[in-house]
Parts: sequence; C-alpha cells; structure tokens
Amino acid sequence: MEVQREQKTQGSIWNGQKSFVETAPHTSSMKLTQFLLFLYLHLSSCKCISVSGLPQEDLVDQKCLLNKYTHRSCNKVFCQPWQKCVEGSCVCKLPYQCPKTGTPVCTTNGRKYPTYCHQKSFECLQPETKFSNNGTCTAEGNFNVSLHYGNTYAEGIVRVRLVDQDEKMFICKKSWSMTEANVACVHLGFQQGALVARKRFNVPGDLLINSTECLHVRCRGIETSLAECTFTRRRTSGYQGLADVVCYTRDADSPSNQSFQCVNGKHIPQERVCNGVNECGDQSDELCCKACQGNAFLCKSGVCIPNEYKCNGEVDCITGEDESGCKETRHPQIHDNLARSDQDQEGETEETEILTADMDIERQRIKSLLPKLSCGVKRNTHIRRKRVIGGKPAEVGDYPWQVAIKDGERITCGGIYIGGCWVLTAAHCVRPSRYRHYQVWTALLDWLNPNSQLRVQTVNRVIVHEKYDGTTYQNDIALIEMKKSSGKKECELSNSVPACVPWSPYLFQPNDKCIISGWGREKDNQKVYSLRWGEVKLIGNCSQFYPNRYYEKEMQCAGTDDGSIDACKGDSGGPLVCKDVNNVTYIWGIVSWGENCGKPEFPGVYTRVANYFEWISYHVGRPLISQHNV
Ligand code: 4AZ
Repeated sequence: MEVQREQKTQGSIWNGQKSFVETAPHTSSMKLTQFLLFLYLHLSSCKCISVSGLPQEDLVDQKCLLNKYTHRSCNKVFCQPWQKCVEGSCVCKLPYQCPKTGTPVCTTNGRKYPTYCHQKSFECLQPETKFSNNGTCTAEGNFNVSLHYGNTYAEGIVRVRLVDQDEKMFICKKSWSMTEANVACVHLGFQQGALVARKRFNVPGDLLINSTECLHVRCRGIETSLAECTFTRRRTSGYQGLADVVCYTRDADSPSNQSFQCVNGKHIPQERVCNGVNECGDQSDELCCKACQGNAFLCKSGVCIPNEYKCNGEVDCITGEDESGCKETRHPQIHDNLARSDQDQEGETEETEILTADMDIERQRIKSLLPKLSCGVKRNTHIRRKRVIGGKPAEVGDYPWQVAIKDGERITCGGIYIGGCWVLTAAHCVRPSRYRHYQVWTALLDWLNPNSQLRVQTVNRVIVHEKYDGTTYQNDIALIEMKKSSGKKECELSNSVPACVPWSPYLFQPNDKCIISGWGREKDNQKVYSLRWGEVKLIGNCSQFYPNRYYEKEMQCAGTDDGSIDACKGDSGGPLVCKDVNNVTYIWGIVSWGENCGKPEFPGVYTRVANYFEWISYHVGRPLISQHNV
C-alpha cells in the first residue's frame, strides 16, 4: 500500500483527472430498513417545527431511530458499572465482578447486600429486589412510595416513607420533573414510566397547609427505585405545592400524529424530543439527535444530555467532549437543586437537610474502581516537529501500533497491534495455511536500515473473517496471533503500544481527520522503505463514488478532496487511526481497497473496524479490548 504525498511540497503528487461519478440510487441493493425509511420520509406529510424553531427533520435522525436505541444501547451510551456491553446492549455482570469495597445496602424486600453494585447486579436477575437504603436493614421497615388522591391506581400525589423517618411525607412540586416522575412510576411497576409529571388533583385542605414541609428529590433518571434518588428536606415559609404524577398505562396514552413514539411504546409530545430530558424513561427520545433544543448539549455521537452534565466530572458523551476543555469540574447534584429553587423564590431563605445517601456518587465511585485498559496513548510523548501533512517519514514512536507483515522475504502488508499477542490486518493480506511463512515486525521504521527498537515475531495462527469475500472485499479483516517468546506468558513488545478498538460506530464521524500510515508504494510504483504517514478525512455517503460496491456498515471511505493523500498497494492491512478529544487513538479502519491510488473522487476504502468489535472480542477475549463496561 502506498501513502501518496503532495508533489508540490514533498516530491510526488497524484493529480488524477477529476472524474465525476453520478449519484444514482440503487434499489436492488436497498435494504429493507432503508426501504422503510424511504416510505416513512415520503409518506409522512408532517412538516413539524420544534420548539427550538428547527424543523423535526433537522432535529431527529430518522435513520438512526430505526435502530431503536435505548439507555441500554452501548453504541450510544456508557453502560452502568454493574453492566457490560455485549453485542451493542448493556447486560448485567455477575455480582462477584463488583468491586469489594463499599457500604452495605438494604433492599425493599429486606435483603442485605455488601455493596450497591452487588445489589444492582442482583436486581437484574430478580427485578423485585429494589434498593431501599444505604446501610443495614432496620427493624422499622423499608423505603416505600405510594400515590394518593388520584382517580385511578396509576395517578396521584406522591408520598414516600424514608427509612429512618417516622412519618410518611409528600414530595414538593418544585423539585419534581419528568425525570423523577419516570423513576417513581418505574418504582411502582409501570415499566414505561410516567405519562405526565404534573396534573392537579383535588387534595384535602389540611394537606395544603402542611405542605410547607415536603421532601425534595433529585434523580438521575436511570434509577429503578425512587430510593436511589437523593432526598432533602427544606423548610420554607410558604406553600410549596406537591408533586403528583400520572403513570403510563396503555389506556391513558393518547398518541397523535404530532407525538414521538418511544422505543418502550410510550408516546411523548414531539417538542420534548432531543431536549436533554429523558422523557421516555428509556432515553430513546435523546439518542438520535442532529441538534438539541432547550437546555441541552449535543454529543458528537448524536445524543442530547442536560447542560448540567457538562464539566461535572463524569463523562456522559461516549466521545468524551462533555468533559474536555473544562475550566473546573462542578459537582451539581444537590447544589443544583438548591440553585433551581433559589431562582424560583428569590429572597426566601431555605434550610436544607440531606436525608439520604447520594447513590449517584456511589455509582461514580464504583466506576472509578473498575479496571482500566491502557491503549491508544503513546508512551514517549515527544513533541513532534511541525510537518507538512503527508509525505514525511515517521519517527520512532510516532505509530507504535503499526506493524509490518513479512511473507517470506517481502514486506507485503501493514497491520495494527491491538494488545496481547494480537495484530489486526486485512483478510486479503493473509492466508491461515501460510502462517509459518509470516513474520510480524514491530516498532519498525525503515526496513533497509532496521532500527534498534525493531522486534521480529513469528506467528502462531491466522484467523480470517469467515464471511470475507475476495471479490467484493466485504469483511476484509483478519487477526494474527503472534507466538510468545519461549517460557513467557505474554507477548513482550516493549516498543509497541496497542491502538484502541472502537466499540461503537458513533465514535467518529464524516469529516473527522484521521491518519493513515504504511510502507506502501509511491505513485510511480517506487518502493518505499521508510514508514510514511498522511492525514485524511472520513468521507460519508461513499456509494456516490463506488455505486454498488460500497457497503456502508462494513466499509469506511477516507481521503482528501484532491486525492493527494491516499493509501495504495502495500499499505493494505495497515491502520487508519483517529484520535478522540482526549487524544486517545482508535483503529477506525484497515486499509482494504480503492479504485487506483491518489485519484480524486476515488477515495481509499477501509474496513470499518467498529463493525467488527464483537468478532474481534470473540477471538481475542473481551477484556483485552474493552475499555469500558468490561
Ligand atoms: C491495494 O492494492 C490498494 N487507494 C490499497 C488501497 C487502495 C488501492 C489499492 C486505495 O492494496
């Protein structure tokens, strides 16, 4: 493969003729989902305008909705620390995988667990075992929620009994939002959460008088028990109003052509989609957004999160940008509750008493105790001299995940070190039966003048994707397992650093800048001895360049507008890497194919590695490549 360089500045440019390839839809290759989307887009007459003034089609990504993402979709969100990500879904870990340290907790059915994590992971197996309180189970009983003065069993004013509190208390309206209402309804067994968070019920007069002393509650929205939320008591002079709720039942639902259907079946008003508030209860209204409205922040992965989650010390966007470039981290939790009410009632002094443990902080503590994977961060962070993009040789340590694959006497392909004894490459580079002929050269720069860091590894086995198709280049991915040095348990590659394997297709987007590297040939078929690199951008909608040959889910195009930087013969199997906001490097693509080299309108095509996360983890073992949700 070759990395083309711009001749004007560096010596060899490929100024291919611009050839315009007309965009033509190909119904034959149209998948069923695409067809349904087509129908949807063309048959829906609604040109709805959202509150933010954005037309719905600029707010919500309809194609993304077909995936039915929820709070359990790890392509879009992080899993809870007691869960792991398997085939795109957060599933529960077993209790023994929880960190051992923490305080014991008690459940609503009076069972005791060593930590919150143990309880939550047990709850997955037995959903009726809900959290009641931090600390041991007391004789006085457990946390309890009930609804009062409603017309049906599914509605009313919310009353709770906190453990350690003698009396049952109502919740103040001020702290009550759809987030808390959803949790209360889920707690009460309404799986779809709340229908509305505010409705007036007729309450007896003496209750109104007593309501100067109600409880404030703050939830994150992912809790299954209202007891996992944080309760505070505030004494104020005036009447506060009490929280009420209508929980979702099929009968009460009244969908219109203006409403959004959540994945859990519930309908919510269209104008509440992509506002950072988890109205659906399963978060499905916030996961396919092109923009956010109201007080929300848009993650690059298309997820809207509340603005207050920005710079709060916990990463919410899978792409990490909500916690990057922060001047200081705020810890909102309880303080934000205060801030909210202070704004409402200026001049009124409040006395706040925290009544329950902050389980959100406990959740973050558990997260911080989980093992962390080290990948994608170079060891020697020497400052690179500024260079013209593309065309300059790499220096030692610049691409510590890059390997060369030697077949017999020749270096035929590139590869990417992903940890342990494993190297990722293109299927078209290797054949399992030839494994004895291969060598993996790591930390190599110039194969005419091998540097001292170079290590040569022999190969134990080669695994080619079982669905690799040599004619279409579909699933052009293979794994090479290197031999361990004799008597060693691990592959010792002290001069190599693994690149991270992307677990979600939403980590990088078209127009993101990424880097290709390799020993591939130059334009005039000139041999290259020294590792070279170039910057390319990810290209979306690549079927326009390769009609009928480009498979969006499995392939990724990348290149430059003028085609001056490209991979070529000999670069195959090598890396297309992208860096996230924290400068962590991911192996986003494997050099696979392309029409010619360095021609505009004919970008390089790469195997889309994120699509093969499960395949890779099946072979190399999940812990080796799982950064989160191990
Ligand atoms: C090859 O023959 C090859 N310009 C690799 C990449 C590209 C073209 C050919 C993309 O291995």
